[in-house]
Formats: sequence, structure tokens, C-alpha cells
Amino acid sequence: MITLLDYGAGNVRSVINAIESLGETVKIVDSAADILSAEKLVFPGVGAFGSMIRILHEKKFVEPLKAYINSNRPFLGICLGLQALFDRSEEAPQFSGLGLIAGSVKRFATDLSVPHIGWNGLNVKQPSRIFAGLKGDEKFYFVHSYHVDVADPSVILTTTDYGYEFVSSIQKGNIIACQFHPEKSGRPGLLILKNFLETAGRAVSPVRLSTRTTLAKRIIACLDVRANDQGDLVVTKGDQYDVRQNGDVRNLGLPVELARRYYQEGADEITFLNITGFRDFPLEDMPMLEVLRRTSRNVFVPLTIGGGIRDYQDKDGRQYSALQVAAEYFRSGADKVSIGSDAVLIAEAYLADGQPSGCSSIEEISRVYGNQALVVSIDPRRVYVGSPQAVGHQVIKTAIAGPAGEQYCWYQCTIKGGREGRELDAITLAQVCEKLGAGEILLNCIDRDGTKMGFDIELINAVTKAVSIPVIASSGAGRVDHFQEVFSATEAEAALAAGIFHRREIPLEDVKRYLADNRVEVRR
Ligand code: 1PR
Repeated sequence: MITLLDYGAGNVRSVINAIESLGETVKIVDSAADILSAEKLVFPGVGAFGSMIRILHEKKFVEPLKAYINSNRPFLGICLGLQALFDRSEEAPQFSGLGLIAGSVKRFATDLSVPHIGWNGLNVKQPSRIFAGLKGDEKFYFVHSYHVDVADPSVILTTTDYGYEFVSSIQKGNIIACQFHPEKSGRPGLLILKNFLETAGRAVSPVRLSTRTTLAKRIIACLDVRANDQGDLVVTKGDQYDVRQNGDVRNLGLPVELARRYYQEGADEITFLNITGFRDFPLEDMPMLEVLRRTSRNVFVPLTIGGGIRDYQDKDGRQYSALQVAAEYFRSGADKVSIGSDAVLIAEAYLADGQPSGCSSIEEISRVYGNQALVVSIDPRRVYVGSPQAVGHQVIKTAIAGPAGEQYCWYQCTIKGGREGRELDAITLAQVCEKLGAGEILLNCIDRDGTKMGFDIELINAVTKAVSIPVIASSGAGRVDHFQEVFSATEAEAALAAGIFHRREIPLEDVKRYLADNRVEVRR
């Protein structure tokens, strides 16, 4: 029996699913007594450092947790569950950490995008039983803006490179804690969990010891989901956002089955977009929550869900906040939520008022769950203009001239699945959303969607240069070299595609092989 400390702040379902997939049963901590009587305790910290420590105090879990760890019984901390063990964190200096490992938690000080999101490797510094069966060159999933700074080097188990070398896991007796997410790291992640659970294992070192690790470029499979005219939830795909063919919604498969296929084929992440979420209230749309629950049972890479995340009043006049909608998604197995239409309206209000409201969905969700859990999905359309001064938006010079020979364009934000254009450009939207707390940008492009013409490199360059959070390039992938182009010509950290994968035109493995052959770091 494994005891799991859930303080109610995010996706612990994935950890439960991963442990259960290894044949173990999980008991969730209800009271301090459950911590004190645990035999093996897993603490998957999610959210933000300050809210985690506050809730641990409110629930009176701090002293039992210290007593458990001081007793040297098996403990596995994940992500914030590692950071919690330290004295303090720059993320919330007003709160003390548990003070069980000497040192503090610092924000990444690098020119690279922060959060550090994606698959990176481990430099193993000492043998451990959790490495049994690992070769040493595997990659694991990280998503964090802060890392631990250890006072006593003897506890360092692994380091990872991101701008500089930081400590990515520690071990002190039976206390093991890692910054990466084993439950989201596919087969090698499950192996680490299994090794932790089998406490009798011998300490070993992997065969291949790396001295420097590299963050991989991510390949994301995207599933646009909606109900078809018969009321079944299907994966569909648009051409420039038009998902109907001969009047019917295109049906390219079932969401849970397709997600599982992409996991097995090596997708680094899976994104579900509930594309009619702007119409329906997602908490009434239980099938979508069920899709997440079922997918997260056997898909052990990160899952993002978007569509309909905003404040809402149901037909009985009951109010729901975007935070409640997001919470339901996290509880059902999502690791990140993605906001589309609402982000545009929030940015417009911010620009009109000259200051944040403090209570927008972006601010509230990132405050509670951390900005790494919040993606903003942008649906821009190219608008040609004759000169940079023609409009009051951020205009770029383009090599692809417009119908009347125009040399300039701006990227107009849209809402409601591209149906409504707004007086806001995509670059400004990305900048405002970063300021308000978004941790990542999913950059679609209506002009390229479904065309297989390749990614809009000009758009992606304009946005990646304007923000310091990771950007996912999306829309237009048609050939393997389009992925190579986007990673060599832009600073995008991930590339997302849909149609070519759904129609089995290009296997995911071919994309990764081509990238690896062309010296782009990928996870294989
Ligand atoms: O506005 O917060 O409710 O979120 C709705 C979400 O649904 C947004 O993220 C929006 O991008 C998405 N969406 C709405 N309508 C459509 C549509 O297609 N009619 N899909 C839609 C957006 C675009 C991509 C697509 C890539 C790759 N899908 O995600 O997967 O363009 O396609 P390709 O590789 O085939 O070119 P809200």
C-alpha cells in the first residue's frame, strides 16, 4: 500500500494512475494520522510553493510530514514535493519550507525560456536503487521555473543542464525527491517509480553516464474534439478551422484511442482542444472530463486540455469561475489547461485599463496552479497592410507578399474558434498574457491550419522574440522537413501537428528520426 499526500492543488491522478499501473494500491492521506502510519509515502507537489505550504499548515500536515521523513521511512517527493523539503523558496519568501534538507529554492537565472518545460536528461552523481534498469541516456519530463540549491552536495543524486547545471534529484537515506515527473516520463519514469516502490533494490549506476544534458524539442499531437451531428464525441480536423466536409463534421477517430496510439508512437505531449467549448459549458460536458480520466489511466506523458475555460453562468443562474472549470480538468488528469478566447478578452481589458484586474482566469489559475500549468492558445489570422503605420498594431515585414503586393502584415487575434476577429494582434496578446501569468504559448495560425504548407515561420519568430516563455509552433505541418525548418529557423520549443498524424500520412517516429538525423535533439 502506497500512501499519497494530496493537498488538493492539481493533477495527482496521474501519479495515482502510474502507481496503480505498477500493480500497487494507493491510499490518499485524509488526516495527519495517515501520514504517521504510512509505510511508503509519495508527495507529488503541484501548484505554487506559497499555496502548498499554506495548505500543509492549514491541514496540520507539516509536523507529521517532518516526523515521517525524520524516521527515514521511504519517501518520494516529486517537483514541489522536492522543493518543499528545503528551507525557503524565492517563489514565496514569506513562507518557510519544511527545512529538512539544507538549502533554498531559486528561480532559474538564464536567458533561456522559463519555465523549463520538456524532456531533459540526468547526470547521475551517485548510485541509487531507483536507477535499476536505466541505461542512462533516457529523458524525463520537467516543468518548473524554480530549482533547488543544495547546501550539502552529498545529497545530490542527479543534475540536469538548462542554461547551467542544477540539481534535479536528491537522496538522503530512504528520502528520494526529484524535480522531474516520473509519472509523466513514459517508460523510464515508470521504471523509476517501480524501483522506488521495490524498497529492497540494490544501489546501481546506469551504464552510460552523461556529463551534460540537453532539453529535447517536443513533438505534440493535437486532438481537436467536438460532438458530431449524431452527438458522439469525435476527433475532428479543420481546414483553416472549417471542420465540416460535405456538411458533416469530419470524424478522424475516438479521442481516448487516438491519444493512446500517439503515446505509444512517442508523442512527447498530447493536447485536447474542446473546440466548441466557447459555446457549451464544459462542466456539463462530462464526456470531455471522462476522456481525460480514461486517457490518463494509461498515457504517461503530459496532457493539456483547452476549450471553454472561462467564468460561466449556467442555465439555472449558478456562477462558476474559470478556476473551478480548470480545477475539474486538473482533477480529471490534465497537467496543463489552455485558454483561448478568454485570454483575448482579458488582454483587451488589461490594455484598456492599463493594469491587471487581479482576478482574470489567467491570473487566478496561475496563482493557484503555477504558471507552468497555464497555456494560452492563440488563433491568429494574417492581415496585410501597405505600411507599418497603417494600423496601430505590431506589424511585421513579410517575405510572402499580399494579394495587392503588400509587404507588411499583422496577425489578428480571433475568438470563438476563428469566427470573430478582434482589434488585437497576436504579439501583443502573447506579451500581455506572459505578464499576467501564462507559462506557455500555443501559437496556431488559421491561414496555415490543415494546409500542409509548413509552419508560419514569420509569425513564430515574431512571437518567440517578444516573450520569454516557451512557444509551441502549430498549424501547417505537412512534411518531416517542416519540423526541422521550424526548429532551425525559430526559437520554438515544441511543434504541434494534427492532420498528418490523424490520417497516418507521417508517423511520429519518422518526424523524430528525421530531426535526430538533422541534429535536432529529440526524445526517442
Ligand atoms: O476559446 O478557450 O474555448 O478554446 C477553444 C480552443 O479550440 C482554442 O485553443 C482554439 O485554438 C481551438 N479551436 C477552436 N475552433 C477550432 C477549429 O479548428 N474550428 N481548433 C479550434 C484549433 C488548431 C490547432 C490544430 C493545428 C494543427 N485547432 O490546434 O490542431 O492547427 O493542425 P494541422 O497540423 O492539421 O495543420 P476557447
